[in-house]
Amino acid sequence: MKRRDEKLAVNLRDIAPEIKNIERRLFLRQGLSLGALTMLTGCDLGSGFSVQKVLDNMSKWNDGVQAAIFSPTTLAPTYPESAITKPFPFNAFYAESKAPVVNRSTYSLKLSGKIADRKPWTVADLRALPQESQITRHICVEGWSAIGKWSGVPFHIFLDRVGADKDAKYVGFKCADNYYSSIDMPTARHPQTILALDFADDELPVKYGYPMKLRVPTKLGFKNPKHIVEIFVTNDYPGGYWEDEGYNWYSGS
Ligand SMILES: Nc1nc2c(c(=O)[nH]1)N[C@H]1C(S)=C(S)[C@@H](COP(=O)(O)O)O[C@H]1N2
Ligand SMILES: [Mo]
Repeated sequence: MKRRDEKLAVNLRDIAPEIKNIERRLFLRQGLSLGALTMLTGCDLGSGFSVQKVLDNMSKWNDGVQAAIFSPTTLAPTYPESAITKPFPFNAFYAESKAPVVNRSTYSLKLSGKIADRKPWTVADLRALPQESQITRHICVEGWSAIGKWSGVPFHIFLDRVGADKDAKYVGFKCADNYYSSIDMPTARHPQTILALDFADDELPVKYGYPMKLRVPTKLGFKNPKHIVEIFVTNDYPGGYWEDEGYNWYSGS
């Protein structure tokens, strides 16, 4: 510990702007010393020190801790119909009028990666699978939350049906508006994770993600991709639209 502190003192002045940068990007606010931080992330304040490396390693470490805490069977709270938020907010990286209008007669869901049966799926095919409804709270990092009702195919049923590799690490999603995101396999198989086709007992409207969104009540809102056009299973970290901007990938809610 002493040696690390000495090293810290020597290098602090050189990297002062970078430390400010880290402070601003939240770590020291959470009560971690820079020494603890470098130890936890396996980074060193030596010549190869880079803020980005610390951030990357910190985020990975954070993902690991969160994954360890996450129990695949812990359920998100559910609510009565009377608790539903009306009107339910819209959010995307663009205005509501710009939400992509997916053509219902030509749409099909593509599958790729570590999936045995990669034939594309129509919405009608998906409606023929078992359906489930849930009333849960959606939490957005932008500072709002709202309770809504979504119905669709429990995602674990879909994954089993297409022969998705259960041992793969990630399930990734590509969307009609070029949004993208990914989740870990235990979350994909969580009993409350559903491929939602309906919102409030009606077909998903365009603004809420027609023809389908992944509803993941154990994750923050940005990990609930709307307008999904492709689902893939992979061991290569797929990132996501906001995840790649520095939002924590695991982002449990
Ligand atoms: N395709 C797509 N999915 C998306 C987004 C987006 O911009 N495009 N935004 C995410 C974010 S940040 C939030 S909070 C929710 C908002 O969903 P809602 O419009 O149903 O409230 O969608 C998530 N999924
Ligand atoms: Mo969000």
